[in-house]
Amino acid sequence: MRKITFFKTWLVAIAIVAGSASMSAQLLTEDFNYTVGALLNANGWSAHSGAGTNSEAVTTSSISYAGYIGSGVGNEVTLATSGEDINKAFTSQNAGSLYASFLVKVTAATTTGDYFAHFAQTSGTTVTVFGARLWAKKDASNNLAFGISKTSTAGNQSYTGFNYVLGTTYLVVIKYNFISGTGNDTEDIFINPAIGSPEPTPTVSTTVAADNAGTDLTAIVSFCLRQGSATNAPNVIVDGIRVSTLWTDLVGPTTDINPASSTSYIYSSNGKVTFTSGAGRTLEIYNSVGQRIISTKTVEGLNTIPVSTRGVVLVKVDKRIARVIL
Ligand SMILES: [Ca+2]
Ligand SMILES: [Ca+2]
Repeated sequence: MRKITFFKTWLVAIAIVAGSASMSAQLLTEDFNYTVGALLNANGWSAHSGAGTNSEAVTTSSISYAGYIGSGVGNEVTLATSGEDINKAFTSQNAGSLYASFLVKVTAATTTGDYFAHFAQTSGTTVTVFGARLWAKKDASNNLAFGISKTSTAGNQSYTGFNYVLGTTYLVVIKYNFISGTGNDTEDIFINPAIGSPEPTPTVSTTVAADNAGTDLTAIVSFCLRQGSATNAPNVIVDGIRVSTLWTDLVGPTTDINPASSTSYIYSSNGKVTFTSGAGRTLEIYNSVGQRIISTKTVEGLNTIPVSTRGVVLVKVDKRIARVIL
């Protein structure tokens, strides 16, 4: 009887997962889980400008952000100036809103400012139509501001106040809003949104009429990192990139089915289930039809479990259960 009850419980859990899976839309995960020195253009990214000049290379992890799902996994990337620009493709989106969240530490900036991360309408080696450009600049007192724009025209940027600090790690979310009609799409920035809370009011939105009237993107298919000219561009460390159509996939409430016992996030990256745990706990992973495909014990600290199955799996660590999409 207990077995039947257990089985029914799993069927319900799987039904919930199947229902929610169709709602979830995480499109890109990049934790820079590569060897230090590895070039991003050899690890799923494509150069679309300045190929081979100051190519973006993986650097040793140094930045983190408490509670962020993309913090503390693998390494990071350090952007320089006057170098290669790169993009990473994901499934095309052309309606609703699209978010990208990532950690940003600006180590140097200019008073002119430049953009260093954005969405794009194409991927691969030819990428020329950009959206949700994220800018950074400083004032004469070295205070930092972030800006956003659809176009690159001077004066079209909507900036925050100079409320931020060089050398501090921020959780930044950029958002592109597809709006029916031409020349009217808008964009938003969120700086340090509360982890696990619903989407707040943006820190700043595009308010320059000439920018909002600029050409809309017909679709968004890639996320880009850019190294602009040395006279304008900031030096930036970036990590933990997530792209999704849902706020909750990035910084919203955990997707744990049993969050009351949570001590850390359980999530997927590059075909692996990843979480932090104490040693010796029972780890079981079930596929979408309830078959146990992995049974093992956890190790102290970061656990990275390769899973050959794709789609939705249920991850059980002791009494804690989470759904993960691989
Ligand atoms: Ca990382
Ligand atoms: Ca539009």
